[in-house]
Amino acid sequence: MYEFLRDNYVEDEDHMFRFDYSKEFLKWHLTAPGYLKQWHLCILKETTKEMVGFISAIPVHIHVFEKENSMVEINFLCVKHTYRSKRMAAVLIKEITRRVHLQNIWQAVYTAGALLPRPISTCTYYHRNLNIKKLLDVKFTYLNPHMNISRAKSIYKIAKDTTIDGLRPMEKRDVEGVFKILNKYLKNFKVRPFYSLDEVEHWFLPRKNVIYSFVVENYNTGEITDFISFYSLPSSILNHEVHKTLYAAYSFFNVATSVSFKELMRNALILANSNKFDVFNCLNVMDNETVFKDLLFGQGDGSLKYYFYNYACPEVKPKELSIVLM
Ligand code: MYA
Repeated sequence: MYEFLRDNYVEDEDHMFRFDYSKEFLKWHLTAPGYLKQWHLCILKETTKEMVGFISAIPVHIHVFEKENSMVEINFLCVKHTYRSKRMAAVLIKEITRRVHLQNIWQAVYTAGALLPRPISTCTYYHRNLNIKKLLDVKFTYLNPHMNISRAKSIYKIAKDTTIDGLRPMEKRDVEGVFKILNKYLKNFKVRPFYSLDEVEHWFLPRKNVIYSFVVENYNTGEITDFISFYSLPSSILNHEVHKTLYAAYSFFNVATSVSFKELMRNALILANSNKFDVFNCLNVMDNETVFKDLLFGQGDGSLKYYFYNYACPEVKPKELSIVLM
């Protein structure tokens, strides 16, 4: 499955980059609490047993305007390049739908770059350059005509050390504290997920090269006051002589209560940079947009659309949404 997705999954429009989800990442995603093996579904070629199609579902709890719904999240729909345009996607979707219905679940959430009927929200990725030299070399970004490389390097320079007292990697003992501040923060949004204690432990306990999470602990009370998280999703760089992989950190959930949201996100950038990521990507969901200008994020091209299956939901603005799918 890892190799199949590495070779066939989502590419940018110019075919310069293709997502390269790591094996550990895929295991992490597909074994979320309540996962079912029959929801990891592939089509194999009969003669060679080669994988030619894949789709997955995992259970999620989504609140839409205060109504809680048990749904599935559909992800990793993929058909081998040479089998495209033969309606195999429809076969995969129909079969996963059948298997989800068997568990008495009737709704799904998914995101796609493709425009389908009908998005509940259309969001945009913003990018913060960390390793500007490499990003220019691989044509991930461009300099405007008034800028040279040394000026760009100094503008995008990131501090070495974090600036918030009590900021440290999340540990198992922090699960309850994170559960509390995360779900409280998520309540600010019209369309949002809910994470149980088990889910907080699964999704946020740090795993190297997969998920990076940090908490701010108040020294006096022992309380968790703030939270930073981002996941690692590298992309293969297609057709470059030197660079083969672009290391991207993707903003997940960030909750600020003892410092400003901007200070928290500045620290997220410092942590991503010190963990050797080339770029920090962030959707304009939740409060994220409020820091893009000051922290020198640039708008990406293309958009990410959010969809529900079998759920009538009015369109919401990105800042009214707090779902992040991988
Ligand atoms: S989004 C990631 C999607 N994957 C990729 O972009 C990887 C690269 N591309 C491919 O592998 C193929 O091009 C795919 C299409 C597999 C995308 N979501 O078989 P076809 C419709 C839904 O001839 P192919 C993710 O994983 C298209 O409009 N439908 O085409 C979330 C057309 O329909 P229609 C899509 O190119 C997935 C039909 O497919 C998408 O060989 C959520 C053409 O089929 C898309 N991203 O394969 C899935 N792209 O003719 C829905 C194209 O009607 C879940 N199409 O216009 C629904 C909920 C199910 C569970 C319900 C439980 C209750």
